[in-house]
Amino acid sequence: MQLYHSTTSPFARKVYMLALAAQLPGLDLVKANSLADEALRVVNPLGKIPALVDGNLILIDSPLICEYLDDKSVALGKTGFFHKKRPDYYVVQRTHALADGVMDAAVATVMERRRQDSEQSYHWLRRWHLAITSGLSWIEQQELGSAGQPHIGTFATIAALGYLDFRLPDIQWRNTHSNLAKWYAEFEAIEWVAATKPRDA
Ligand SMILES: N[C@@H](CCC(=O)N[C@@H](CS)C(=O)NCC(=O)O)C(=O)O
Repeated sequence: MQLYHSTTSPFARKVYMLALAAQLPGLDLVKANSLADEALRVVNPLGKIPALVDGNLILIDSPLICEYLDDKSVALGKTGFFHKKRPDYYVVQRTHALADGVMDAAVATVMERRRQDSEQSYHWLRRWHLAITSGLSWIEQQELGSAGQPHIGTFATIAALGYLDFRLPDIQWRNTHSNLAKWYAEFEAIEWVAATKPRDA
């Protein structure tokens, strides 16, 4: 299997954290730059990362890729991170969706800020900022899993917070979400967290 990824994408990081935590064999990383690499459209016509190639099967969109890898991991006898058929399945998926939404708003903010000042939409920047802060407030109230027992919402939340630290430190999310900050600090030394910390390639 090949995972098209970059070391800066929070969505790709979420997928890779799950694969590492599951100790899933046979996953190779293929570096791609979604903004510069037109060849990426062969595996994702939308031009986005992550994308996964497994033989003849191409999958796009990180929730679907994560679900696929999780199913593989469960087939190998591991505990699933999606909590399928468990009572908290939908609540875990809601946390996943919330954290993905925070990532969407954060990535959009970063892209918008890279445009010239005169071209930036302050309407959208304000709206995305609200999505990030309100999203984090909801996330903070969820059962977020632990280093020993992570679920898909755990990976998604770590990816979202790591991306905020990496690209939008001025948001200073710890000042407004201290419980989340305490929870996040517990993960810093965990192998699948430390090994995937976002960085410019
Ligand atoms: N919903 C997608 C979002 C993926 C996404 O937005 N990836 C960004 C990189 S972090 C990207 O490739 N952006 C390029 C573009 O939007 O053209 C997922 O969950 O995989």
